Amino acid sequence: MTALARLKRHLPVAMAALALAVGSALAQEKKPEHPTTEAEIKYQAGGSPLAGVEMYQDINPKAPPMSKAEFDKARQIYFERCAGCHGVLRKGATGKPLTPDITLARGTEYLKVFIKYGSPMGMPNWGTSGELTDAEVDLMARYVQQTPPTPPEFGMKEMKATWKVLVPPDRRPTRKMNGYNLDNLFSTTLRDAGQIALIDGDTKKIISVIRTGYAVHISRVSASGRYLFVIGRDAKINMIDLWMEKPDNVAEIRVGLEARSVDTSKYHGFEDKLAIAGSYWPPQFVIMKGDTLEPLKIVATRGMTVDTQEYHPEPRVASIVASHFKPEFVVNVKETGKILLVNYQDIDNLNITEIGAARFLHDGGWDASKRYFLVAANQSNKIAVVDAKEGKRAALVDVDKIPHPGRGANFVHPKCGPVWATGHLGSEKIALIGTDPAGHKAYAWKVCEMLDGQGGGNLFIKTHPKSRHLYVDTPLNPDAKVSHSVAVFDIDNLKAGFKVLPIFDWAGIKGEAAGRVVQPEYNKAGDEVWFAVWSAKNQESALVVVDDRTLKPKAVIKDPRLVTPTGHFNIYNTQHDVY
Ligand code: DHE
Repeated sequence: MTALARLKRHLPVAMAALALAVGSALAQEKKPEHPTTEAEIKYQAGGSPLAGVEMYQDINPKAPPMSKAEFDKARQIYFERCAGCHGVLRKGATGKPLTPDITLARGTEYLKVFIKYGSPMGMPNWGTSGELTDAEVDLMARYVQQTPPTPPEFGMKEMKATWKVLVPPDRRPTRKMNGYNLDNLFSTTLRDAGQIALIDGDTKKIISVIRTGYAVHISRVSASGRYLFVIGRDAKINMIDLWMEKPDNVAEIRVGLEARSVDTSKYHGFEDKLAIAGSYWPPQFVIMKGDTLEPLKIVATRGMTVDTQEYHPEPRVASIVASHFKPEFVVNVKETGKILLVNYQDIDNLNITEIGAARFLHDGGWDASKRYFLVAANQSNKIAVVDAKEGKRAALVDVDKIPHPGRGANFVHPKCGPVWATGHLGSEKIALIGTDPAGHKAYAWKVCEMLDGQGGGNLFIKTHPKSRHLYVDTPLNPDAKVSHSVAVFDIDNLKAGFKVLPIFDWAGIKGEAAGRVVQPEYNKAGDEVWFAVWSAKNQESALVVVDDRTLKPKAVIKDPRLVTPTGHFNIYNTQHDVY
């Protein structure tokens, strides 16, 4: 073997060893409770719409020089790949902080190794995986030593400039003008098309495809069931009137530069009156008029973290739900780990109760009585429980690695009584938490049973009051057999373990397709369950409908318009928080 060949052969090993050393040096700074899993990176590292936004930048004379073109390219890469984990201002979230006080001390060569080879704590190997070229790795190593650029703020003036009432309330129908069974309509996210498909749950036919925001995220339904609210990652909200002959947009607004959550007031007397949306950037939420989306009140979420009580400049707003017990929105703030009960009765004298929970709050749902809201603090491996009646934290429950409930699943357990279930992104466990302190005190706010599912990479779990099944997806599991199927448990015989439903195979998709099976969602009757088979933009996707009684496929919905379907929301179940 020549010297060059020997060098080529041993170089990767040497560099990997160096990467390990770098990784462990960084790990010593502050060890996270668990290393970031591959599933988590896949999940968090989605592109941010901030990639295309002009930002203020000061020049750091201590950092290695970069031309404007280099800086802009690096900034784009950062917001497409890195911001989801390291934060917009690089203060750290799932990933480590990358502020110049840390990165300048490390230097370019050290950072290059780290970016190229990754670390055992979960940093992806951007270089050796082929995602970034050596030149791009060098660019990113220099970029993270610069002062983080700050995206602009987005206040009332900016919101008003984007706000459009396409059909004013007095020109909208006064009764339902179409023959659709609205209760059994589904709003399906067409993620990469920036659209939703409205699908008739009875006939399984697409009624219409409606343009919405970029990388559209979730749909929510007004208290009356008339209006559908859809939010994109670009913080654009579309309000769709389901009473129109052909349901369509009647109002729209951008509430920030990046967002994920929207909901509407549901308390008695306030039905359809107000809407609320939370944004990732700027870190804030806004209360709007429920029939026009006119922005009324913006509240910033910047502030102190729950544990170390340090200032955090970008606490993103994660899930928001509307209380049924009081005129309140429950707003979950990720980085500070705080739950805000926002009383909307008098928004000029806004009353906010701040409840300390744990970092990083993400997604959650109501228990069956709708008195308690349970939300995942995913980096703390806990579920926080809020008593919406008393306006207090009821508990912090330890669960397994990275709980990810979606909105969770409620059913009655033979021993523990009413329970709420969550799966986990970081493990195969499914935690059943007792939710009935009055009738089953001994099991309340404790994990009453931990089930074993197919594997980690779970995102959503679902059941229905009329069903005896519990469905658990695993779209982020690295094994295609697992990400292509779902596990289903018999609620009356949990000990029997789960059956596997090969949803992807049932879809009969031809050719290459990622085909991750995601988000179980019941129809109104609770006798069928819908799944998205989520492929890439240029591949075939499908929706598969399963008969809940026989656990056999009942329908496969395919259409060239079904581009990257992910979430789907049954109107009645979403309106009434049935899960
Ligand atoms: Fe989601 C809900 C944030 C990636 C599909 N997602 C939520 C909520 C938040 C959130 C805060 C709760 C909203 C609420 O209840 O008010 N999601 C994020 C991210 O920050 C993250 C990790 C990365 C990103 O870049 O956005 C992310 N989410 C995804 C996906 O990759 C998924 C699987 C596919 C997609 O469409 O992008 C996805 N998220 C969903 C769905 C819900 C959701 C289907 C609603 C679940 C429900 O049952 O209500």
